[in-house]
Amino acid sequence: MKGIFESLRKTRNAVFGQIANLFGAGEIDENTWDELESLLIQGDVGVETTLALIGKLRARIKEEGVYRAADLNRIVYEEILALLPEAPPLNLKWPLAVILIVGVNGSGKTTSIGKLAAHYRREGRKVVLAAADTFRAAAMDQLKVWGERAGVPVIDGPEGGDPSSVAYDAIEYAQSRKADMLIVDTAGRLHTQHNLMAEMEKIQRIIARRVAWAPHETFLVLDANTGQNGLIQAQQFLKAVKVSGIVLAKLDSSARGGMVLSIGHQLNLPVRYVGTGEKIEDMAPFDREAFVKGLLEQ
Ligand SMILES: Nc1nc2c(ncn2[C@@H]2O[C@H](COP(=O)(O)OP(=O)(O)OP(=O)(O)O)[C@@H](O)[C@H]2O)c(=O)[nH]1
Ligand SMILES: [Mg+2]
Repeated sequence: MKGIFESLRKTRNAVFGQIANLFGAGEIDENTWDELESLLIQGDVGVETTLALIGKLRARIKEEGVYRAADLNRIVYEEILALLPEAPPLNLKWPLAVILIVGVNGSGKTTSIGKLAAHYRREGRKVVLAAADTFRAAAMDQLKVWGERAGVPVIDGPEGGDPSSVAYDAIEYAQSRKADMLIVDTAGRLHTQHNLMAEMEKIQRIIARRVAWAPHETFLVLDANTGQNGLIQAQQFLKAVKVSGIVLAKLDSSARGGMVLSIGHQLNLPVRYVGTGEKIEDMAPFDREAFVKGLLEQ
């Protein structure tokens, strides 16, 4: 199983690893800031977050009287860390904790659900999966394969059927078997974006009607390769569902992990897990400090 540090290799090699080289000998000047700005933008941090970060750094070195570029390393580490919100404990201590998984097609939802099922099962929870992506029969079959790998039951419905009724059936099943966790897979693609968002709202409503305070967590799965587009996707989903955290899939195959900084800074959403490969054990809980070290260390 790869950890966060190893999964950040491409992101680090592409851009972030060069930041430390910027701060070699010499004093901080306008050139330092220009180069840092261009590295951050190349690194998928996004213009808004990059400018905010540089503003913070400039203010701090003034305040602290720092003038040697070498001293910037520590300050950059601290200010990047501060862009990432500290996550509250997961809200999963319920008789039946319900996790809703949303995200565009191909982002890594089904794979991440398989990994999450195995992860929570290892923690001793009794997990059920709902295949509420009824848009394609193959999607339900794929979740069943992951259910078998993780050793947990999967409830599905007819192709083209109502996803909310699959969620409903899965809740009944989970309650009758005294399961304590239900993870709901959803479609990432419908005929229109409007339909997709309407369906996400409906499924959220049906779940809330059957289980108090549910869904207790709603994870938006983002593909780390999408970079700044991931931020736009997140903004779309936030209009329809109460996203409580991010699962960042495919960090291992991406050079664009810097997107996490703008998600933290601009959306104030915590990343909960990162995908570190295609196998069931290839997922790591997100750790802010490990992430920022993994970005910057060489
Ligand atoms: N390297 C790597 N590949 C991943 C990871 N997570 C998912 N994938 C791959 O990404 C592809 C899409 O994953 P899915 O889980 O099918 O994505 P999805 O969001 O369920 O897709 P739809 O059901 O079509 O909406 C698959 O080929 C996965 O093997 C990861 O963490 N690392
Ligand atoms: Mg899927």
